Amino acid sequence: MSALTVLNPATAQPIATLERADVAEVDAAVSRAVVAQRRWAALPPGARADALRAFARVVEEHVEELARIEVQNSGHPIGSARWEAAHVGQVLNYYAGAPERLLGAQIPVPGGIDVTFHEPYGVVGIIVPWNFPMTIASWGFAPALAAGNAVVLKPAELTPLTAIRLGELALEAGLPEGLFQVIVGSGSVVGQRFVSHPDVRKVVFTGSTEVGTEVAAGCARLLKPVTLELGGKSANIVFDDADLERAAAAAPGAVFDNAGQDCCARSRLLVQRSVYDRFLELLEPAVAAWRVGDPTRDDVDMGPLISAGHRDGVASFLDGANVAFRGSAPTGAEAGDGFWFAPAVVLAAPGDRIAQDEVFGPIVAVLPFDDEADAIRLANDTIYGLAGSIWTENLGRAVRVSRGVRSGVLSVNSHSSVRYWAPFGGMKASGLGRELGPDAAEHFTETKNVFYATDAS
Ligand code: TXE
Repeated sequence: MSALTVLNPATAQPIATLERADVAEVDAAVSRAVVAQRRWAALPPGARADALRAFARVVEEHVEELARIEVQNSGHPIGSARWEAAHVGQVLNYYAGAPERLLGAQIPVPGGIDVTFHEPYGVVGIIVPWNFPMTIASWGFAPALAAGNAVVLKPAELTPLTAIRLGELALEAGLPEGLFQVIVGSGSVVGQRFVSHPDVRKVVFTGSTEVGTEVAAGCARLLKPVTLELGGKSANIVFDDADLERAAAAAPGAVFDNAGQDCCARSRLLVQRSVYDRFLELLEPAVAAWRVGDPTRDDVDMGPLISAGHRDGVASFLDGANVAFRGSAPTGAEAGDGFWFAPAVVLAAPGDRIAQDEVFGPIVAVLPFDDEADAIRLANDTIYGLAGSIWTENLGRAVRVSRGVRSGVLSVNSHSSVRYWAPFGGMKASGLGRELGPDAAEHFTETKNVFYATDAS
């Protein structure tokens, strides 16, 4: 198998060389996971809860180290990377409460007692993309482990380093060998083997809609359940009754955070025509104030894109586009060979490529709308349905529009998408199933129904 060279996207310099696992190695890991899972599921619920709390504590003790690895490997600003590492600890703590709360039902039936049990699937395969390597991994492994499963996790080839460290920290925290294994390799080998291996009983995939569709098709052949978190083209809808200053100040963060490499990026900015010019006037200084630069610095909002190839793909969206204004990015010696890209604001029409396709970079398409019905129609005018924001001071309008937009995660007068207490996931081509929230551990179980006859005869 060929070696994998991991680069720092802010410098284009190599930071690690790793071997890609082959199918035999995946199979060996799954065999170990099968054994570990049986023992894990047989533990008292409180023991599993304690083990996950211990894992959370060890992650908390390593927040700074994990954050620094992520800055190097993914180019996330250090402030964001610290948040992400702390979030992994929080997600583990939250689902550490689940083993002792996986309640079944006792159903009234004649002639006996009917009880349901939430049985773990066994081994769960988790396939992670490069945009949020730690957090997305934790949304899968924390509830999956809590529900009594073992986990095999494949990070993206571009960003494997924090996942590898989390695998080591799990062992340091005392999680049994084989229960949580991180396997580095390519999607077509390791990821596909998760799909085709008969002992991997559920797959969680986050990535492109194209690959996710193939993963789902492969899982269907083995009747294997799958959770999909896929692309997005989310709308940020600004009504004329909104607090325009606040909405404009928040708009850059809603789409340029993580350099736009965010499935929830509000990459379409829909502005009511009556305030369109005023809003753009307010947006321009907000974009100019968005600080792009060395991600090791505390005062930076955005780092580089993940790779040279990805930057070429993002840049192609500006070919022939009507660019209203751009932010800045490092140049010259400061830029080095890093994969920088200055944020861009593009004036667009609904059918334009920039208004339909996921860019996954710091480009926002601005489109005017006339009234509430028009806003909802435009917001729904893509194949995706992941996130979105609605800016209005009118409560009735906030309720009507949030019910009308076909997206899984919406926020009103805010751009919040991920709060681990609440379910997260997309409609339409943005995905299948939900992660996070109070029910996530249950999603890693199958319901077993048992009838106990009590009649003597
Ligand atoms: O995703 P892929 P990529 C979108 C975004 C981005 C584009 C491509 O638009 O520009 O997808 O990104 C593994 N069987 N999103 O190429 O290929 C792969 O190794 C099983 C949006 O990184 O979908 C990686 O671990 N697994 C998205 C993961 O799947 C396979 C986040 C994702 O890779 C596989 C990421 C296969 N045949 C990208 N092929 C979001 N919206 O959050 C690849 N993989």
